[in-house]
Amino acid sequence: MFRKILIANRGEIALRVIWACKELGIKTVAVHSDVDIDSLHVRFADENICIGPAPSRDSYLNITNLIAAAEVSNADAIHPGYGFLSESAEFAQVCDACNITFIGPSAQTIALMGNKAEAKRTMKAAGVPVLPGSDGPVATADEAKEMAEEVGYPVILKASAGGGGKGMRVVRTKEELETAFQMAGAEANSSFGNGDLYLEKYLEEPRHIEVQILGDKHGNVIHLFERECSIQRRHQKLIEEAPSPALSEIQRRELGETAVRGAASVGYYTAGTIEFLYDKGKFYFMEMNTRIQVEHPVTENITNIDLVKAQIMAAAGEKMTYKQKDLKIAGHSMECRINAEDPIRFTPSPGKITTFCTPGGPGVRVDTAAYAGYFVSPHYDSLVAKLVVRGHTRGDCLMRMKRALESFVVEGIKTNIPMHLKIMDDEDFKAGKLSTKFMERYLV
Ligand code: MV4
Repeated sequence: MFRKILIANRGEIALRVIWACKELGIKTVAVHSDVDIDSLHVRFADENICIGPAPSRDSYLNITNLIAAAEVSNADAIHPGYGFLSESAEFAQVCDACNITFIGPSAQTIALMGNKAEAKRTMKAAGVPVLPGSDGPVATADEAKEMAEEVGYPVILKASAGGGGKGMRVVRTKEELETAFQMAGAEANSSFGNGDLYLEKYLEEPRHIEVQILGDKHGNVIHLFERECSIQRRHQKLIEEAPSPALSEIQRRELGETAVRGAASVGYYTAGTIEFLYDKGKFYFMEMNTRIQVEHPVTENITNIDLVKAQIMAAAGEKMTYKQKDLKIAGHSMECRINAEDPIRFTPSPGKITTFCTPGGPGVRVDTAAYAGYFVSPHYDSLVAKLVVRGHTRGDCLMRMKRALESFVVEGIKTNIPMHLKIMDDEDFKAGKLSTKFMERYLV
């Protein structure tokens, strides 16, 4: 097992990793930017090192400084959390070259899954269903037009190097295709330095359902069931739950087994997520995320497996102690992301938190790095807390989430707590009628 882990992240996920390390008896090194000196991850780690000024590119994204911090502190592994360098093949590669274990997949797997067109091709070859479309990038607008005729409009153009919606265009008629191709390509090029696009059939109102994967370095790969993440705005998830209210037990087993087949085909040996679009009883591969995700606690709640501990143990070369058949879903779980944002304009609302009273009681978990007096910096993302509840049923979770939201007091900054409360009272939400279009009719 590792002796000491450096956590290349901040906020609630850095703390989450510290809790796991403490329970495993592993020493921790926090890194922080100038403005994060008063953060809780700095307070609760065994050691801390400043890695640069506030802008991420100078601190949390600065590979040279992070490696230097790991070397001076003698850390034997780095946990990247989510965001920042968690899906950087270069970072994983440099860790490897410096004999520091990157807690995640190989640089090669990160690069393969980071290229969305290649990832789709790989999954298709492993027998994972994909939407009809181009096999890899389309070279020209004419080629895209031909392909679109073949699969039928509407189609969607996606950046191979993308993810999260950038460089994406829905195309409804052949007249729009040429312009959309140029625009999406230009956007992909300026955002990712790679203008490659692939094309596929567009689904109007799918659900986003993802499967949690866990592998080890002995060739074992299992799934920890699915999460439903259809409630999003501008490609930011807002509410996640597990299990999905849409799936039958038969579909659930098939989805899980399919995801395991996909992950096993690339020799996956850590925690990861395979994202699917789900429509009319069928699911299609969308992307693979090669990191621990924000929403991992809902899976922890229904499986009673500590995913961060499991990820660390797998990275240390330990064999998984459970098999697929040992796992079953216990109850239901739901997460609301509490963001520092203006509830009307949906813009970030940084500033000093003056009051911070978190809910508790049965079945309530709050993952946060905030406290009264904490300053929410405009330099980083606006997530201030993850409010996660568990219950026997989805209905229990809904009631529990409502009472927890009602007793969550945050003053000094604006948050989206009122928006979450409205969603908990929404008839479609209560009925489990979810889709990626759900938030479009929501203004507050
Ligand atoms: C799609 C789609 C419909 N059809 N692909 C959005 C982010 C990027 N990773 C892929 N996305 C989508 N791909 C096809 N063929 C709809 C979306 C989409 C979406 C997906 C999941 C969650 C929220 C979303 C919001 C808008 C669009």
